[in-house]
Amino acid sequence: MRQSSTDKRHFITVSVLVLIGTAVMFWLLDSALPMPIQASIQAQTVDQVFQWTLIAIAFLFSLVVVFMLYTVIVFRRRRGDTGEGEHFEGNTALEIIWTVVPLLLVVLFGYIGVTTLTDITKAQENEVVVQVEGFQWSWLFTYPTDSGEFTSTELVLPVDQPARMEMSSRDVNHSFWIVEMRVKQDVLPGQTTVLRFTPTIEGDYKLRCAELCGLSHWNMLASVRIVSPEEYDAWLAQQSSQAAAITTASN
Ligand SMILES: [Cu+2]
Repeated sequence: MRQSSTDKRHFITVSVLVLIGTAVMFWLLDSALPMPIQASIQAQTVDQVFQWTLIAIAFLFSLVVVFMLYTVIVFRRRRGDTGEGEHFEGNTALEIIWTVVPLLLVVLFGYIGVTTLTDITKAQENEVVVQVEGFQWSWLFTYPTDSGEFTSTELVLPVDQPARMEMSSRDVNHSFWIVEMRVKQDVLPGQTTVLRFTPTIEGDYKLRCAELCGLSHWNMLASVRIVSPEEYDAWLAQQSSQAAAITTASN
């Protein structure tokens, strides 16, 4: 009776310490990894999954480290203690628990990952479609319009309207990444990959290449402007009339 009540006390103490450790670890991870603003609908979903992952990491870290430190400190050999430690024969219930719980966690996170990815990549109505070409070491955007198409070296998109990037590469593997949108997708030679996001905040952003692609990979940037629908229409009209003028002049 006496022994089991001591065990219970150890268990409660460790549980409380694990919870405190989880909170501290989560706070540390969260403040050590400050995220840029969430500038797309997808960003909110991605960050939510990220938060759940951080909580799981903080808990598992705390579980292992707190148990270990508690055991090392509380059950250490005291001065003058020369006896052998108690002999243990394993614990089947404990082994089943620590096999099944991580398995369920992996399945749960797999499920969250698959459903989230399906959700943020699904086709939307009224998408702005832009052809994206990546090459060493820059980006080119082609906009289809009623009067043909034009190219641009900056990516301009209207706010609050779903955008679909249809991407390919002229040479090696690249990757399309706008951190504020929390989306990233490989851009490959010989095939078209698709990326979707819906910008929610007007402003200037940077598109970066996220796949090491050669000497100037670090400088493979393009400016991204998210503007109001009126501004976007004006920009489209201006760009396509400019393109038309160039075509006429060269004929
Ligand atoms: Cu690159």
